[in-house]
Amino acid sequence: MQVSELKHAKLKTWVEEAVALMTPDAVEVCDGSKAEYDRMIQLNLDAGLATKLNEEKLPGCYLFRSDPSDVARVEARTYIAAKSKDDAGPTNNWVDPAELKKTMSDLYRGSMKGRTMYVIPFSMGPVGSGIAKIGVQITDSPYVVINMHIMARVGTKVLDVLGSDGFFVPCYHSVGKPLGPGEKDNGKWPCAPLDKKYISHFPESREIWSYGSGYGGNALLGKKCLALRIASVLARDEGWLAEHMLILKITNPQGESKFVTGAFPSACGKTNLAMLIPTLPGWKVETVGDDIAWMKFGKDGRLYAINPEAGFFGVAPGTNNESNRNAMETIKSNTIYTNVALTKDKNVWWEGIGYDAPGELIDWNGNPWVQDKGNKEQKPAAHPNSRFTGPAKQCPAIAKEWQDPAGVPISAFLFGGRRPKTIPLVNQAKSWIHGVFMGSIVGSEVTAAALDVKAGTIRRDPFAMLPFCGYHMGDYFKHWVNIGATHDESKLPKIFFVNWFRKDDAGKFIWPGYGENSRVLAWIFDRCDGKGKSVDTPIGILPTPDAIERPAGVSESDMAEILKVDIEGWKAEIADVRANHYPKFGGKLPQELNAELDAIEKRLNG
Ligand code: GTP
Ligand code: SPV
Ligand code: MN
Repeated sequence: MQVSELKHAKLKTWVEEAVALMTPDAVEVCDGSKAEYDRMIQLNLDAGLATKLNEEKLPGCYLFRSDPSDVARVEARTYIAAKSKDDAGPTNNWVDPAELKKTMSDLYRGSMKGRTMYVIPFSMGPVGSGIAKIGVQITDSPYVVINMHIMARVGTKVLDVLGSDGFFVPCYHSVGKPLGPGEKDNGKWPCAPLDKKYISHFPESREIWSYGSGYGGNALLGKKCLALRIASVLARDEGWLAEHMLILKITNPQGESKFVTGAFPSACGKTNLAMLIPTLPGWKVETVGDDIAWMKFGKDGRLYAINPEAGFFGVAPGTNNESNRNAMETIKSNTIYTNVALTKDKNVWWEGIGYDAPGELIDWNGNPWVQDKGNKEQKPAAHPNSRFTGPAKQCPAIAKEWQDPAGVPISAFLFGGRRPKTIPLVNQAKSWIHGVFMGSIVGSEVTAAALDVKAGTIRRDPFAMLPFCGYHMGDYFKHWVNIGATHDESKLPKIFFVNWFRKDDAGKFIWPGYGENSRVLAWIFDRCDGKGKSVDTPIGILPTPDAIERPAGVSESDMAEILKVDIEGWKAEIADVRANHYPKFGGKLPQELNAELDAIEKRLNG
């Protein structure tokens, strides 16, 4: 389709302006067809950017290797450009919107020379659903086009819904590597250097401008940019929730089902929990979404969630047939792998795939790599943030409700993070406001999901939204407080804090995690019905020592350790929140949360 054929006047003008600025050699409006997908794959193969994988073992799968400067989100290069700095808040990078547009326009000028501009109409959420939002992304990256095909609903059907005057979020994207006459990518992943990358959001005008990166959330603009940073602002204004949460369906042996969402920071187990295979006999878990939930109130006063995405952009390392068989099945075909290692027979390999590297590999940098298990210093073959892009519909555990435009009713919210000490396996909030307090103090060991944050250290990541909230985090807390204050609490989801990541003094995980997490989910399920053996403690409602049956390898004392209330540890936790975390939000910290902080401190001292 040609730009001249676009029926939406505003869209047409917007694309024409982008063309004038970025001066691509050609422009194409994406139709979302299989033929288009195949053509984009071929372009990537021709450019030496894609490797076709073993057609017998991995039909329709391709491997990409990115540039070392372009392997993850870049938080220091991510901006919220609201008119007032105070609207971006203390946890976001702020630049004046006019200034940022000027800087970025200079970068965009001529940035698509030698390339084709693709115009991708996309829907986050089922096409035509009342909850869905439409975006249009322009990009000069065929890699982005194929990923968007998997991660969102794209093409002509979206334009049909948009009509001649529908609302869309305009999204600029350029990899920032124009080509000179006759120049080709020749196998070199195109992107701009780190200090020229910009992932920018203009919440007031609902616009996204991304430049210089082709990777993940920096470049697939429907995901973190639209479905979280822009959508969180829409949600605040319209009274709903846009959250960094998985959505799962859980069914007990009696055949009763509930839906649960969970917010854990990046690379802290959402995909794994969403696809969990219970070790508990008779229980079943099915997947609705693995990364983002949009939740609105139904007429019955309950919160209903949809997964705005159509695919999984999941962490490869650690994924194996034991930890996440459903993911392994999902990504056996029609999947894009980025920055994993390649075997001699064109199969993929990564750390934690469940077996040793089969001979010499090509690592994610494109170099020969031979596993040396004696060498603890050996660099990994797959990048720690290497990922797969796989279609959600291929997941064997996908719930039948996953595309229901009305969403699924949510019974429980989980919050969690990687906490080696102090935080128990599971802890139920005593009330909505106590749960909001728990969400506001989420902390986690930092993972490899962001390039520029030091992995391994613990940082606060409230609601797992630190990198994804499009406005002042204090106002975001208030939004959560208000939801409780203006709705019938008995119909709101119950809130739980979970921690699969407790370690012993030798640094070994105490809890086996993965499928064994079903034991915790079962307790949570029962608690939602007012059942499940529990004990009221200063920090919340905990399971009694016998409420959760111990999995193999977890001794009675291990279990006691991960279920105990570590009074001294919690006092230190609370002191840290009081001294270092809450003060960041100044006058915007809701008083209700300060009151919760005082109350828990008093209970700990009591
Ligand atoms: P994003 O896509 O970055 O938002 O991450 P995510 O929250 O979906 O994380 P994911 O499920 O991909 O897990 C990230 C890493 O944590 C993988 O290496 C997993 O193997 C590991 N992991 C997930 N669940 C558990 C668990 O229960 N216990 C332990 N020890 N590790 C886990
Ligand atoms: C995350 O970092 O939370 C992700 C990966 O889900 S990305 O899409 O790159 O944001
Ligand atoms: Mn995520």
